[in-house]
Amino acid sequence: MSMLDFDVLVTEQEQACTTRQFAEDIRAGLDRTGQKELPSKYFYDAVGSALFETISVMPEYGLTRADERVLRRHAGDLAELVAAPVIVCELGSGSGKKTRWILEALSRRERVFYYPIEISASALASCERELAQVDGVSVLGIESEYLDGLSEVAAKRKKGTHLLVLFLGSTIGNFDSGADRRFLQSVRQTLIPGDSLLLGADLVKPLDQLLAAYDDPAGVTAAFNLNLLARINRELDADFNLRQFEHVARFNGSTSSIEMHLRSKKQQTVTIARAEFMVQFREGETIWTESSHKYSADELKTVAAASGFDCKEQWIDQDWQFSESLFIAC
Ligand code: AVI
Repeated sequence: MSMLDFDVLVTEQEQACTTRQFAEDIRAGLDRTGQKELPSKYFYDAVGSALFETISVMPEYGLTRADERVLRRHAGDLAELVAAPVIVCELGSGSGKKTRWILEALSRRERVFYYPIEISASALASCERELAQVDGVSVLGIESEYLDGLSEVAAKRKKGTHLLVLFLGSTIGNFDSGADRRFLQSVRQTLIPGDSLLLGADLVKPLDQLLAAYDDPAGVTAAFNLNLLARINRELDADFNLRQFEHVARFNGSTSSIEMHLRSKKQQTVTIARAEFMVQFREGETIWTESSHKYSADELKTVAAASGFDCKEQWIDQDWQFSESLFIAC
């Protein structure tokens, strides 16, 4: 077997394994007796990622622009507060566009080693391309889950080097309730006192602003949500009729979260062949596909304190209530 054949075989095996896991997760979420659910991580296939990129430039969705504004404005302040020498590790870098300002500011003091961690090989490649051009920055991408990648970077660090972990874009808000704290605790366990975490998080804001952001009139967010069913059709040989489901975005005040659902317009049965499963929907029944928690600035400090971090600084965008918090491991 040539090396090339072996690579193809490994890729096919990996694909079979991810398809099996996908089928298991979809079946588990739709087989529930109460609220049906699908994990939001499955939004991001090639179509979903492109739709998310479009959402991020929609006038109603100010989150991504606010994140970028705060980082651009305060990258210099951040560089003054983070201990040197530092290596930077980003959890879920995406294309790496907004990280540029931070790396430029840090590289004014010393050469910076930047480790983006991504499960998407294509996003990682474009991040490496984009940021390798910044003077004084060495980029080494790691294709893995966040915590595995972070442990890998932490194991490589030289004595006396600080670690700055970036977790931007309010991805923390998409964790299930309580999982944000557990995740930050796991991050803390890989760090040593004095290391830093820069956490981007969307804040509570007026209801009409939130609802418009998650149910834009052009229907891009609706397409993003419905693409999850289209992906199940494509990859698991299912027969969801997308026209018989509609996008719903609503605010749950008791959890301070925007919830996205897909509502069945009629009673129907769907077959998901590769999951060997049939699922029935009542008219009006929903599949819960995503929660996007909206924090208060103080709540972030409380969550961080419960996870072993002190809050050193918090920068807030006033136009779109979005915070960038600098936490130090204690
Ligand atoms: C990725 N994440 C922070 C987005 C959010 O706002 O919760 C995902 C998203 N869902 C709908 N629009 C955007």
